Amino acid sequence: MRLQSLALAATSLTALLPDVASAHYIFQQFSANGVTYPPWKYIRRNTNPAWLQNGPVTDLSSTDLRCNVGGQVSNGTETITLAAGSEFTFTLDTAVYHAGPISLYMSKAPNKVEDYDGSGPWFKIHDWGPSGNSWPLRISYTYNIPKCIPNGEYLLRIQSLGLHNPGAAPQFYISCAQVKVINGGNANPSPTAYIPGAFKATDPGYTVNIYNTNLANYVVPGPRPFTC
Ligand SMILES: [Cu+2]
Repeated sequence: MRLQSLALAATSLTALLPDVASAHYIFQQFSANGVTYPPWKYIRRNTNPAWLQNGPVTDLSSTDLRCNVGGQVSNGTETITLAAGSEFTFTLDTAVYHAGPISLYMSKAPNKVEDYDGSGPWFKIHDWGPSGNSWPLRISYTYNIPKCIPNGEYLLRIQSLGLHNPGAAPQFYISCAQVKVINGGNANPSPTAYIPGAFKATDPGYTVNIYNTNLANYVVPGPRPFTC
């Protein structure tokens, strides 16, 4: 983007904005129960201006790491009911193209998820890490709600960690869906971590230079995934 910005520096601001808007990507569409819903239905929309909607979060100490900028409040987002074990998909506006892992997390709301800010414990349910030297860069990511987690309302969080620019801060691309889980089990998911806090500037999977490292030993940041 740096070169494009330089090239556009002499043009007007309005000409620059659409270019910036297309420079990143965001998880904006949810599918479940065999239905693909319109963008932002069941997903908290960040409060960035339109031209920054698909921008990253980079501050490791920010509460914006939970559900993106402004994502601590529901802001009218609806909650989808899903049976434990059922499949869901997050789809982006543009396929992920910054190299790095993709992860899924959940955090149980004390009551209604629409009133939950994500300040409680989070558990990870899946990592898509590297295979060989390639990263799982896709337009959509599909997984299942763990069968054994308790009934209740949850934030379901997806994260792409952009490690494409060694020397600069890695970039977190985040969205959270609001999910009510039914037909669940009795598990007490662990390990858990708080956000911020789950990702540290010293994590090897965060500091790594992906271009000169054997990725066979790469460890995705955050707690290890919980399995039933
Ligand atoms: Cu980008």
